[in-house]
Amino acid sequence: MSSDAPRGVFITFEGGEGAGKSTQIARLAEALRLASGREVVATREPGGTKRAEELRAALLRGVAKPYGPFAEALMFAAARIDHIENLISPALARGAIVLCDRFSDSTRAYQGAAGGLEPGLIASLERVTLEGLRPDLTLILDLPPEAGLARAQRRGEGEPADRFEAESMRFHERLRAAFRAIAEAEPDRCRVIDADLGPDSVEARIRETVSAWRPDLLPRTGEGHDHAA
Ligand code: Z5A
Repeated sequence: MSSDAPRGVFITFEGGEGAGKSTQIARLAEALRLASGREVVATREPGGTKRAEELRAALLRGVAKPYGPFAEALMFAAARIDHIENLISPALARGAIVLCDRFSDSTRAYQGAAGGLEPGLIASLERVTLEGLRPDLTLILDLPPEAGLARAQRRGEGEPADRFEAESMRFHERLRAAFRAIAEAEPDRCRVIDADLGPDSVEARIRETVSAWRPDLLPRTGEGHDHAA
């Protein structure tokens, strides 16, 4: 990208299972489109491009699990390289706001802190995969793992748990601690959002956070309220 090219805005959402990322990305995308008039691209990891979605299906079936966390991290990285090259970077170069459901912090938390992969290896992998790309803002949706897993189970009633949903409660607790540690280590980039609330209250907190960070993208509005069930 040349220095006078428009630079978009890169916002990632992170957190454990069933934290509400997809729900909140759809809401924030709509709010940003209305408020800023800019192009907003909502995408996810693993996935976002045809090739990366193919890798996603294999990863969620657990194809890489028997090879261990490093092989799994490599497969997430392969999907991420394609996603960055073919979707994220071109969108940012056009000046779009890109909202991404999970990104490199998920590799740090799932394959690193919870999966046991050495931080040095994760850092090296990040260096070659991201080539300097870094989210401008990361919203970490935080809630107790029992609550998130219960939501994910309610949604997928009758379906078997995927590769990661099937992990132990200890694994999910390590994940939560890992995401909180990332937020603590990088307070300029990360904000922790209490996600153990109704969807409208979580949305209000996210709007408030984004407005405080970049009022030019999203002007402040009044508090949101959850609708009665
Ligand atoms: N992974 C990895 O290991 N390494 C990596 O580098 C990357 C990923 C990038 C992707 O699966 C898996 O890959 C993921 C980590 C791993 N682990 N798993 N599983 P995924 O995309 O299928 O899973 P996910 O990212 O955890 O998404 P999710 O389960 O779909 O959750 P979500 O997007 O955060 O939540 P949601 O779909 O918006 O909501 C879940 C349900 O709860 C749904 O029925 C909603 O209607 C409901 N919901 C949403 N918000 C609320 C609130 N506030 N209250 C009550 N109910 C709610």
